[in-house]
Amino acid sequence: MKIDDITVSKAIIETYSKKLLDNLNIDVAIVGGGPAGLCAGYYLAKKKYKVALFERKLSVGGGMWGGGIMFNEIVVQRDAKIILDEMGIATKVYKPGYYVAGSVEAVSALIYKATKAGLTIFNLLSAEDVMVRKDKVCGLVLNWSSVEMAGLHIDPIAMMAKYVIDATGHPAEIAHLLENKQGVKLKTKTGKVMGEKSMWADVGEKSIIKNTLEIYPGVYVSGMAANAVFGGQRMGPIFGGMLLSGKKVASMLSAKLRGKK
Ligand code: 48F
Repeated sequence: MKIDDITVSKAIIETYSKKLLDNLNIDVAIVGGGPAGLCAGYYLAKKKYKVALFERKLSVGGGMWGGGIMFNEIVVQRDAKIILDEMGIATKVYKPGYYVAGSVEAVSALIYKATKAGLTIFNLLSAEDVMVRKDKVCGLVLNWSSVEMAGLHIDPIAMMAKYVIDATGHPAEIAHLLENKQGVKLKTKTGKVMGEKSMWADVGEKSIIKNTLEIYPGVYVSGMAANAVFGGQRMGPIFGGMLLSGKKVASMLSAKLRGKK
């Protein structure tokens, strides 16, 4: 077969454009492709909801690739090992209750399982704003990360979603946008982003599940963003809480979306 370069270009342009058009009005938009966002996407897609994930960087996986201090191993506790088992990720018992897994295998399996379940991933796209109508977030404002990085004066595009998940990790970017740009009160004790506390894995891993909540109509926080918004502890390279938080937000939104069908 003779390969036509223009056909290769057209295949990419037409297929991507169709994918983007197809995701302009969906059930759930996830901002951030770390372990929490990927896990949320997996469980929502598995339930057949229309869900897309927008990730600023070239690769999804967030902070999980590097394990702890670039030693590419992660630790999870017993509750979260069930999720790794479901993804087919190999684990070893280090000590009772502490399981280790290769971070590269863990991230790649999460991405594979989530996309196979039906999650659509858009990398290199940043959520730079939210869409708000009648005091409810109803979508995102997106731009190419390269535009953001180059500081180019180029306008973004909009997409609609019934719910948005802030899975942006430590910076909790969507929560900050709501607070700083919309000037709204978040559902925290102070009405604002409370900021994460110093490292204490035992406390942080418990509070992250509790803090996986709706913070403003239409917006839920998951993963490290949940502790950053509600003033929880950070926890370092134990990743069980991130996965469990992703699973919890998926289950909360499934219940909400079921009510809307
Ligand atoms: O940071 P990240 O991995 O968040 P997570 O899923 O997991 C946290 C752990 O990695 C680790 C930890 C373990 O104890 O604390 O830090 O909560 O992934 C967040 C992703 O969101 C992307 C960012 O590039 C990263 O890959 N992101 C952040 N802001 C935006 C964004 C944005 N505005 N638009 C698109 N992507």
